[in-house]
Amino acid sequence: MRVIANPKHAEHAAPGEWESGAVIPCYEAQGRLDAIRAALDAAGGFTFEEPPKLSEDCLTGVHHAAYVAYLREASAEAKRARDPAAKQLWPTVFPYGPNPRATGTRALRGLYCFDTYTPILPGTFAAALGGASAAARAADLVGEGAERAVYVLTRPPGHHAEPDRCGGYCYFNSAAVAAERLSKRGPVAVLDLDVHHGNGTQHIFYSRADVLTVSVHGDPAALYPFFSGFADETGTGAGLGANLNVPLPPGTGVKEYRPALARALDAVRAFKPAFLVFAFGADAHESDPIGGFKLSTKFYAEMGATVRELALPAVVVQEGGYNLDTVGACVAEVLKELQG
Ligand code: OKP
Ligand code: ZN
Repeated sequence: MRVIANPKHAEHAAPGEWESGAVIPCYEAQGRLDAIRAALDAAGGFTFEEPPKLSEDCLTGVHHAAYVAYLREASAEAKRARDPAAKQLWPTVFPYGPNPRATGTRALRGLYCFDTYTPILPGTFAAALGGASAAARAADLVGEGAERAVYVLTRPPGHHAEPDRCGGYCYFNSAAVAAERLSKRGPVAVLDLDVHHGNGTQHIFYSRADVLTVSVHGDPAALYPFFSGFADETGTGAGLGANLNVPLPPGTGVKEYRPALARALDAVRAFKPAFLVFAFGADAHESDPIGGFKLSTKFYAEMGATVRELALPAVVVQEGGYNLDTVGACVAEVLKELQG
């Protein structure tokens, strides 16, 4: 399988994350990508390449131009700064009241971000654009029919990124970039099996009838991103009926996940898409430090085989998965089976 790797991922590495008043090591670490790559190398049958060019053009239709410009400029500002504190831009205050006015830099940090997990660092823009560009390249290869399945090896992840906000370690929504690209050639289904709800992807396509978004994830009453991912979110306007959320309780294991996955895949089949975008996270694995689900490594092979039964040309985009000792095996199992 061809793997399009984000050449710039290592330029983004958060020094820590803020949790209940304390700074802890960031789960979304550079080593995640190295661990996945090592596992695919060991498995064999994967070839690695970079996207031919990094271009902001692929963000059109996915992210607002003002947000893209903000992220570009804020990253550049962090790069120029000499003071170590000014090399990390963290939001502290978020919009409030009936008429929020964001003019100064501190307001903009909160305007373009929705949580405290997602700082802007000197290399953030480059790393995020690298992932989006890799996704666009993969979509072109699959869309042209040159490949049946292509894997996008990237971090930071993307599925929480909203049209005009970063959040949840995500800056540009790579899976949405792939889906938007493919949607020019036919209807697209996005299947998100990261343990967290893909709020950004849902939002980006919420009113569109030509892109189905389906997500199986931890119940947002108990798990990040908390504000969306509920079962009654089904789309709006022309997109009504083109969004499916399957929330599952904390502690979900294979027995409960299997029928939820079957339901998600039935919805994909019923939509009759021409292409699949598979937003894949390994963070529903039993060893994941933040997911709270109990899927086994063996089940990841079953997941890949089940998705393969859809028989759709597919772009697989890496989202979460935070146990460095197991994330690689989960990815390798899924991709080996998906490939057949
Ligand atoms: C990104 B993706 C850990 C809290 C982590 C942010 C989760 C972002 C997940 N104490 N909160 O969906 O894997
Ligand atoms: Zn996740």
